[in-house]
Amino acid sequence: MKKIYGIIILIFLTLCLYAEDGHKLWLRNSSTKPVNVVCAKNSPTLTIAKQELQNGWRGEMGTSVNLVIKADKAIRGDGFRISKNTIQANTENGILYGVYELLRRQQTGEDIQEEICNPSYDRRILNHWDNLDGSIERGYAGLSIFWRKGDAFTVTETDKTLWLEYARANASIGINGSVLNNVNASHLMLTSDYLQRVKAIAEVLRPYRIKTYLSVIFSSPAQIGGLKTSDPLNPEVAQWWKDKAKEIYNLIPDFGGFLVKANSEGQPGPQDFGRTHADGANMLADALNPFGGIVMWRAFVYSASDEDRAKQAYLEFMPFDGQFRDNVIIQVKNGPIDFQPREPFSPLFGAMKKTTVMPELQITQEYLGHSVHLAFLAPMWEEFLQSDTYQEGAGSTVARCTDGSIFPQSRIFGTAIAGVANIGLDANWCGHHFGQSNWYAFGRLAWNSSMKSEQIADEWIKLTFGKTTDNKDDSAIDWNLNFLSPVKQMMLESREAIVDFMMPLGLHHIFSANGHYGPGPWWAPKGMRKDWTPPYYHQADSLGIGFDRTSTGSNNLSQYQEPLRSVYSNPATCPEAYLLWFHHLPWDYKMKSGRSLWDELCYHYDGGVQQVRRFQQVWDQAERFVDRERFVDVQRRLRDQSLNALEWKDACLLHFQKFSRKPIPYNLERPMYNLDYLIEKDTKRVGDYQH
Ligand code: GCW
Repeated sequence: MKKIYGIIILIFLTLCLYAEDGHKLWLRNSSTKPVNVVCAKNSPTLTIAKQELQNGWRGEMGTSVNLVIKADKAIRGDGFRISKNTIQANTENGILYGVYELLRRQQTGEDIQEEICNPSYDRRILNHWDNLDGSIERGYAGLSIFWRKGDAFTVTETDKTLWLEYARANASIGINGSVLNNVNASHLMLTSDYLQRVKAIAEVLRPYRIKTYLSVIFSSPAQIGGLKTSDPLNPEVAQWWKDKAKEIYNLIPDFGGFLVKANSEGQPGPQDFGRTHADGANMLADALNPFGGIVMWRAFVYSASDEDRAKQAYLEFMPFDGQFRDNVIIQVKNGPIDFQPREPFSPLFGAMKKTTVMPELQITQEYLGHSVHLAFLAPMWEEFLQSDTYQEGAGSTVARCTDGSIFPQSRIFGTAIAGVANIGLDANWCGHHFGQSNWYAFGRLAWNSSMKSEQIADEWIKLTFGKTTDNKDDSAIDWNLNFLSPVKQMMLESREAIVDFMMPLGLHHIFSANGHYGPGPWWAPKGMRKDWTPPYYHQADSLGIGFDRTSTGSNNLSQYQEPLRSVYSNPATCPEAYLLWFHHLPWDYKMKSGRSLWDELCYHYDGGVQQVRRFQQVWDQAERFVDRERFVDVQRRLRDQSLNALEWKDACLLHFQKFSRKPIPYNLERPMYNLDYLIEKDTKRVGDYQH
């Protein structure tokens, strides 16, 4: 009997050992061959680079790889020159990134010719919306990896291991900065116990060349400094920040700087004292400047006024263009409203010509189905980065307006891009296994903003689900054909499917409640700020649907450069993907397909639902290529997504039908839900949307 128990325990332990919980991310590589690494210098970072090569080498057996630090003008910042057996760079950072690039290419079977790889952005930063009690705002993958309730200050070995794994994952995709706490910042962040913990985190991140940054609350001087005010023009306040900066740099010499959400959604800011964004940002910038630190000042501001919310950041910030210090960067969300499944780019990009501007993307899927929906976001970011602002003539893409190519001022303290992280304590870090692909994609695009989504997906699948393409035997061909190819296609279509079943044709922000998860086109509780309710955004009435942002409406379009202004102003030339973003159109408006607007809307909603069902088929057919754990987990989430898609379609179409008074085209699947039922279900679960 004892023997049987022994065997059972052994089997159990073996299973645990090989259980694929996704914790290793895209770093599952292990060496198959010996390698000899030659490097004249030594340092913690170079030791990591050497170890990575030794642990992951898949090139020719016994190769000598040279790691060379040598000044070369063609190599910029963290860049490197790569070849089959040499990585050359100006800095240790470059060596580290070059090593990861070499290993990735070996593993994915990509060609390795001699070439220089320079980063698009100097600062490639994750923003963690992590609260000091361990919860995460808009986090769907468990609690914070940095902060916790209870024994908040002891740094355990488990903490350190996790931070190290986190640092390694980031370094492997070129991410070189982390803002450790929520932009809705606690005043406690800058108190000494918490700063000690920041120091401990920074020490783990440093060898991986990741700088630590903090979000700060503008009222800190009054809240924790014992001052009567936090007025930025008050000399005592300015001195308090100077002293605080000094204290931080004493603990963390390579500290990156502050991220600030001011006068936005109830956060304090300089306007509370009759001062401007420029006054506030510059005062902080002066405190950080002696140490080389920067201020990332967010442009996410909007008040409850009647103005179109899409216009407000531009109206508030444009007057200050040219008035910010060199070490201030204005951090602007990709779209003018708020990380919707699809938005046009924010008109601030390219318009602020004398100020450094950085894009803020959202990796966590606040508005794209949390960790339930499979949404590969690279296509969305590619669409955004390659959008032409026309601000300095054709070709003034958002990428070029922010990476120093067009506006050189941003090169002084470095260009930057940020992504709001989707990382938590879940074993697989991101909740959904495919959520990892967005962390990966953010890093890759921050490094090379002209990368194509397809290549990013290709790399990620190969690294995450195994199988190198270097052998051409039958099983590799089978894997490429029946796993890589359909799964990649599914990823590439996944964001558009979500747009279709949630808010097609330019609709936006029609979520129920503040959970930002389920549909709520009807949702408008009494007394609620109008611009927080869906009817404000979709404007459906008996005549039609959509938000008029042309000159007959809010004239948000005047903030865009020609020819966009004219092209978007005319419904006939406005891309249909943005149609209801910029126009309020009659239900029988004729679309390019020849269908009426109402019918087209129905087709999009239905198309999205059908698409998710096809994803289920793709995934079910992939079963034989995937380990049990990850297969089942993704399968389960796709089922939920399918149900959600149906709910979205029925909720939106049945609600809008009350205004259009037209039938859902008879060849489309009929609604499965009653609207009353969906509204009642929604009322009961308000506030219960966290996943
Ligand atoms: O979209 C909103 C989110 C808030 C977030 C805010 C912001 C951190 O719903 O949760 O707060 O954006 O970006 O500041």
